[in-house]
This record gives sequence, structure tokens and C-alpha cells, in this order.
Amino acid sequence: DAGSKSGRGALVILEGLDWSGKSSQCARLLSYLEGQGCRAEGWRFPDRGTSVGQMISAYLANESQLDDRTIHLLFSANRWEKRALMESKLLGGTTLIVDRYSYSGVAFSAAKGLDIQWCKAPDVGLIAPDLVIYLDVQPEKAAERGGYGGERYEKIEFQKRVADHYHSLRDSTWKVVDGSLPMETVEEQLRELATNCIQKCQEKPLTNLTW
Ligand code: 2DT
Ligand code: MG
Repeated sequence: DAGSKSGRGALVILEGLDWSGKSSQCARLLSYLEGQGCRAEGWRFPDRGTSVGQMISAYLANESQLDDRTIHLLFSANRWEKRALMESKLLGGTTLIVDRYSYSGVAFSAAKGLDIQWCKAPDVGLIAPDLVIYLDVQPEKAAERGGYGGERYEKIEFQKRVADHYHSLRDSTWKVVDGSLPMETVEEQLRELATNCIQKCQEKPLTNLTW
């Protein structure tokens, strides 16, 4: 009965390359948790619904050009504009299942050659995740999935560099799940990881991201 007591909600992030299966798994995990009576919401970054998010969306669709540092800061601003709502949801007992967060921010910008410390700095002070699940899929496998190649970063060579940067960001909150396993197997592993995390962090205070 994850989340049925009156503690805070958990901040659970899913990370991975484009077409690693994050969005499908987020949706499946969310409906499972809701079915268990757990209060949970699905979020994603970039949140394309805000005015900052619309600038990001146009950039990703190659409808606009932006300097690499400018777009990096817009991605970060897009998380900052959601920080207060995120905090109140979590403190109010709602678990957030979030498709991408600051790790995407750093891994994708660093893959363009930007300095990693520079990339990390604007996200210091955002809410620290309780759990980061990395869906590990080979860039070549992800590229075979339908729809691949539609947006700016969906090129195998670039995704390989992103994967290397993700690798260097792994810390104690990360769990790596083999995203090439059957969907149901991946789903089962995510259920277990998320349920454990939700139970464990009910009494823990929220902390800020420090890297
Ligand atoms: P989606 O396909 O998941 O909508 O992502 N990205 C994402 C960044 O470069 N920096 C960030 O901070 C975030 C959150 C990853 C769209 C693309 O945007 C990239 C893929
Ligand atoms: Mg995408």
C-alpha cells in the first residue's frame, strides 16, 4: 500500500536516451501506482506547455535556432518555473513520476561540448530526486524504434555521447534498468523500485540538488 500513510510523496525520475521507452514506462508505472491507491502524477521535462516550454519545443523541432548556452538555460528555467508546484505536491503527499530532469539537461548539453560544471550550476537548488531510474538501451537499438529521428538530437553519434555523459552522472540515487528486456519485465522492475522508494521516503525531508 505504497503512499497510503500521511508522509510526503516521492520524486521519481526516469532518464534515458531518446526512444529508450521512458514515456511508455512512466505511463504504465503511473497507472499501477494509482491502482494501488497511491496519490501520484506524471510530469515531464521539457514541459512544453509554458511560454519557456514553447521556445524549447520550437528549438527541438528545428523551427528556431538558439545559442547552445541559451537553450541550456531555458531548459533549466523550465524546471525552475515548476519548482514551487513540485515542492507543494510532494509535501502534500503526491508522488511525482517525472520523464527527464536535470540529468538530461547536463548530459545533452555536455554532449555538445559545454563544460560539465557550467551545465550543472543553474540546476543547483532544484529539488533532489529520491530515485533516478536509468533505462539503459543501446543507441543503435533505440534508433530502430518507430518515430526515431524526428527531433533535433535524435542522431546515433550524438546519442552515444549523451550516453557517456549520463554514465558519468550516476550516483547513489540511480538504479540502472536494462531497457532492452521485454516491456513487462522492465515494468515489473520499475514497480518494485518505485514502491520501495515511496515507502522509504515518507518520513525523509526534501533536499535540494547539489550534484
Ligand atoms: P523529450 O523527447 O523527452 O520531450 O525531450 N533535453 C531535455 C535537453 O537537452 N535538456 C533538458 O534539460 C531536457 C529536460 C532531451 C526532448 C529532448 O530535449 C532534450 C531530448
Ligand atoms: Mg524525444
